[in-house]
Amino acid sequence: MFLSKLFIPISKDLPAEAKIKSHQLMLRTGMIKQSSAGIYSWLPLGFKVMKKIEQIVREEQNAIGAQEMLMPTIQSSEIWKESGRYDDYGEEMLRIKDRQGREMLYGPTNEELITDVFRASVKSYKSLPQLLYHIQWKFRDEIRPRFGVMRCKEFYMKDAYSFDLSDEEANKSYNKMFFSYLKTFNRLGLKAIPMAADTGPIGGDLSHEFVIIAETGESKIYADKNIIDIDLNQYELNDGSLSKMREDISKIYAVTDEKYKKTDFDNHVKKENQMITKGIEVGHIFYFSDKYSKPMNCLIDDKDGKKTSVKMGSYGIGVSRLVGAIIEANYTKDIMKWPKSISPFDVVIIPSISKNNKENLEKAEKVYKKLKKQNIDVLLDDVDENMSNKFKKHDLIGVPYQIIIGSKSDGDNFEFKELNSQSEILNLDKIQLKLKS
Ligand code: P5A
Repeated sequence: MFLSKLFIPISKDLPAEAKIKSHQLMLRTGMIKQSSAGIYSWLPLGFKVMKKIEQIVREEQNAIGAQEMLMPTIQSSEIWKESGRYDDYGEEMLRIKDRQGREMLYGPTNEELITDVFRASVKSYKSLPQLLYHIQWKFRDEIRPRFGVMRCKEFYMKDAYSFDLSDEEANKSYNKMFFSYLKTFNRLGLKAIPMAADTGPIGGDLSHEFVIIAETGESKIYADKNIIDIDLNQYELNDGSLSKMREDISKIYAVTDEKYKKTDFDNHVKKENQMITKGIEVGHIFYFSDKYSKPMNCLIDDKDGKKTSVKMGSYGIGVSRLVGAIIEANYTKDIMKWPKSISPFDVVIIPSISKNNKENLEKAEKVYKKLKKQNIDVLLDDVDENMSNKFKKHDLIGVPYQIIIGSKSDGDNFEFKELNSQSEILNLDKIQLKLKS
């Protein structure tokens, strides 16, 4: 892609309404545009990053055997009346009427809808366990939408639902999802802390939040520092190993604000290991057993032919929130550097161009074509402006690697730079190898 052709409305001014780095940067680099309070359009640059995050989330869900599907955004109020949550959900739920006057709503979450799908077809324990997920827009009429995509009204969520015969079996599904979450956040270059949490309006009595450390986060973290160093490689995708993982993790203290008030932090964690900080909740998982299946009559035959309510859990990742969270975690000293796995481009070519010298631009186009052939996603900055402005701009766009074509380039050797480090002169073949590794 040539930068001059890309729809990326960069603004020089710091947007006044944006209080935190990620919000400022997303507006300045034209990743998003607010359409009304808490509701955003995703422009090409922001959309590309979000889609890459979504794909990693999807791959890690598929890796534990979860099956992707798609439920609608608009739901009927009937099922919410059955579960008893229609009145409880309050003003956060956007209620709509269709032309027949039927009460509908824009889904804030999908426990009821998936239970309705499930009860219509599954009747026997033989079809269990099941793990189903979708990645779909949600709407919550947040009282104070803020921080850009972090807390908005309309947001993109991966929500998964597990169905099991017994609490014991359900615990295995919970562990799988727990593992998948840690792997997902690792691939996104994040250190997410699993913290024992309260369940709120989703319900149940077992829940974990996955929180990344950030000054600007809305969640408080009380944890033992050792929680950050969990090595996932020691665990495998089988019930024994995953149950060991849960056991190991549960021994290290890490809880949310509400839980902290109910436990004795000082007694659990040595002074030198205590970490009290703030973070952003990027995922939240729940086990609520038959909270929905019972009132909604979602019954299955157990091994003795007796009817029993299916045992359920739900598991959410804030896909759109993650875009902001990843910026918060990677933006230092006015330079944004995307993790390789989700960068909007693999590399940017920055030729020094002037009105009477187009030679560098021609060289840049040649390199561009070569890299494209290797399936490397390249951005070429063909805009006619001085190099210092270009570098400032690319410090914000955050593509992690740059090929600079100016006085230092010679034949097939070019100046190659990784953001936040020194540049070096490298042969194009070596550059290709680096980009593909
Ligand atoms: C779990 C999946 C649920 O809704 N039901 C289905 C459960 N959990 S949750 O914690 O309420 O939300 C899951 C994740 O969605 C993100 N999120 C938000 N992102 C942006 N703006 C919001 N207003 C918002 N609310 C929730 C969070 O990442 C949360 O962990």
